[in-house]
Amino acid sequence: IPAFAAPTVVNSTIIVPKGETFDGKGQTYVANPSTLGDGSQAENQKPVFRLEAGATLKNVNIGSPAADGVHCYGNCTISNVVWEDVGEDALTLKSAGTVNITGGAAYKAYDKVFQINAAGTINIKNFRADDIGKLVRQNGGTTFTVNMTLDNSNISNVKDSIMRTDSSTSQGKITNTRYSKVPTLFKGFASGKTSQS
Ligand code: DGU
Ligand code: CA
Ligand code: CA
Ligand code: CA
Repeated sequence: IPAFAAPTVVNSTIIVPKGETFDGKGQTYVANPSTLGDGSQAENQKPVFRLEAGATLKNVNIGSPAADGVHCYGNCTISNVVWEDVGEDALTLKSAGTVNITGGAAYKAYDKVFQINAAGTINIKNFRADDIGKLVRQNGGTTFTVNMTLDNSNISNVKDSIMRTDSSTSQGKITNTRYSKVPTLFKGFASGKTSQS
């Protein structure tokens, strides 16, 4: 048994069906740049994983290139997933739901890590992020409500902010988290909609 398995090259998006779990058992997956995307800041790249409502992704390493990462269509659970070098972004909520992210890490995100394009909740716990633009970004100009929480995490070398929205009804809450070189925790929230302890 080899100590390290070669990365699995993903030629077309891996779909995790409704309610099912994909356990990568620590395997590394990379995008085929000519079919999914090169992981640059170009929009409209395809995800490496697409999670249907209620799906779970766990014990997965996403290497480089990561294209458009993971797309969640409704509720999804992300457990111990590491993005070694985030592509255009790491994960997108594409339709309303709750994203629960526990464990894992994201590194080298030129701009956004978690992109929220639909109403819902994102809970991030026991996470590590380093060398990123923003950790959570509600899609620019949208006014739906997103509840964002970050707990017991370690965030460093951030260019912009941890959580950013343009919606006056969205909320951000950060607890028990360590930072290094983070210029701003929250951007764009209405007063009273953020808390940190
Ligand atoms: O407004 O919707 O960056 O999902 C422009 C687009 C843009 C999205 C987003 C994403 O905000 O493409 O990657
Ligand atoms: Ca984008
Ligand atoms: Ca990157
Ligand atoms: Ca994207």
